[in-house]
Amino acid sequence: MCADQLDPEIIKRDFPIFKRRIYGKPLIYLDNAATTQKPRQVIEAIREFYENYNANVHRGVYRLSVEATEAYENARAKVARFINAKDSEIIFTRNTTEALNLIAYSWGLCNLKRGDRILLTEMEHHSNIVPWQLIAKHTGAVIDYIPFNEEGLLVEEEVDKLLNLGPKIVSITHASNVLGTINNVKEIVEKAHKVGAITVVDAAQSVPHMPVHVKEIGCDFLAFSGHKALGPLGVGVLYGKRDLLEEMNPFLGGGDMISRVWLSGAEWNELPWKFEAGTSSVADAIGLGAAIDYLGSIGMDKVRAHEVKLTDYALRRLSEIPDIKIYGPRDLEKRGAVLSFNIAGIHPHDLASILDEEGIAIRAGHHCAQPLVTKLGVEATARASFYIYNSESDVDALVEGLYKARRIFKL
Ligand code: C6P
Repeated sequence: MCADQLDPEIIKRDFPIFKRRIYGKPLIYLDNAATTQKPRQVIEAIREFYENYNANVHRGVYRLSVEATEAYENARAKVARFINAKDSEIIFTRNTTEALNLIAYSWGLCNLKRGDRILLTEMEHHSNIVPWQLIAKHTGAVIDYIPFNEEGLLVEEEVDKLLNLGPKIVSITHASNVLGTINNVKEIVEKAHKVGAITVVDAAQSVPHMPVHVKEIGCDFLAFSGHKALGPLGVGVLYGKRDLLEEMNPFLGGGDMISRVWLSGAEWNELPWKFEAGTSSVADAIGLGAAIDYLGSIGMDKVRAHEVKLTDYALRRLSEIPDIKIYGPRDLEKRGAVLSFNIAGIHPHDLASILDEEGIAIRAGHHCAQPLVTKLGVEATARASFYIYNSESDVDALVEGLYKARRIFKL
C-alpha cells in the first residue's frame, strides 16, 4: 500500500460498528449511498457535547450556551471551508431533502409563474423531483427532464435543446444514486447561466466522495446530507449564493430566524440564521464538523482515488457473474462507487436477503428514483455502494454471495 493511497483496513479500526457480527459473520457494509457508518471521532464529538456543554445556541449568555454556540458556528466554518464557500452561505438543514425543499419553496414560490420552465434530469432522486412538482402545481410552471442514454449519461444535445427553451431554474444531481453517473455539473451550470437560469446541484452523492468546490462549479445552490459523509443522521447542508439568499423569503418561521417581531409583522435575522428556524440539531452539526475533519485528514483526492480503484475492481468481478446486468457508465472518470445490477431470474430483494445471511448489507428497490428505474425497464435493482472502509475483499465476498444466490435459485 503506497503512502498516497488510503488503507481501508486501517480506516475500519476507527469505526466501532465493524466489531459487530451479523449471524456470526463480520459485517460487510455496502449501503453507503443510503448512509455511511460513523467513526469514533464523530461519535465522541457528539458524546462530548451532551456530556460537557449541552445547551441551546444563540440564546444564552451563560458559559454552556456560549460554548455550544461557538462549537456550532465552528462546524459551519468547517463545512464552508470544505466546499469553498463563506460561512454566511452555509445553512444547516435536516438533510438534502429539506435543503432542496427550501430552495423550491423559498425561491420557487416567489420567482416562478405560469408557463415558466423548471429543468431537471431523468436520473434525479425523488427529493429533486417531488418538491418541484409541488411548486409547479402551485405556480403553473412546467417541468422538463434531460434524458439519459443507454450508458447512463445525460444526452448532451438534449441538454442544449432543453436549455434553449429558457428554463428559470435548472436543478441536477451531481452523482446518481442508482447509475453512479457523475454529471459534468460545471459545464451544465455554465450553459444554464448563459440562458439566465438559476442553478441547483444535488450533491448528496458527490460531496462525501470527491473534492467538491462550489466556486469551481459556479452553481447558485448546492445541497448535501451529513449522514452520507460519516456525519450523524439529522443534519444536512444548503449552500446558497449570498445575494440570492438575501432576496429570498424564509422557508420556515419561528425562533432564531428573526431579528424583531411585532404583532403586525417581523424582520428577518441575518444570513445564514434567517433560514434556521427553531432549535437546530446542534450536536449533529458538531458531529458533522468532526466528520469533515476526519475526511480532511485523509484528503478527498485520496477518497476518490480509492473509490475509483475499488469500482474498477468491482465492475470487473461482477461482470464475471452469468446473466448479470450492470447499470451505469463503464468509464471510471464518469462514475462513482455506486453499482446497481440485476441477475436474471432472481428478484433484487431475494439477492439482498441472501447476502444479508452472509453479513453483507446492500440495498434493493427503486432507491427513491422511480422514474430512473422505470426507464431501465425494471421495478427494482440491487445496489452495492462503497466507501473508504471497503476493500477488494468486500467485493470478493459480494461476488461469492451472488454465486450462492444463483445456486439457491438453481441457475
Ligand atoms: N439517497 C439512497 O439510498 P436525504 O434522505 O435527504 O439525506 O437524501 C436524499 C437524496 C437526495 N439526492 C440523492 C442523489 C440521494 O441519493 C439522496 C438519498 C439514499 O440512495 C436514500 S433514498
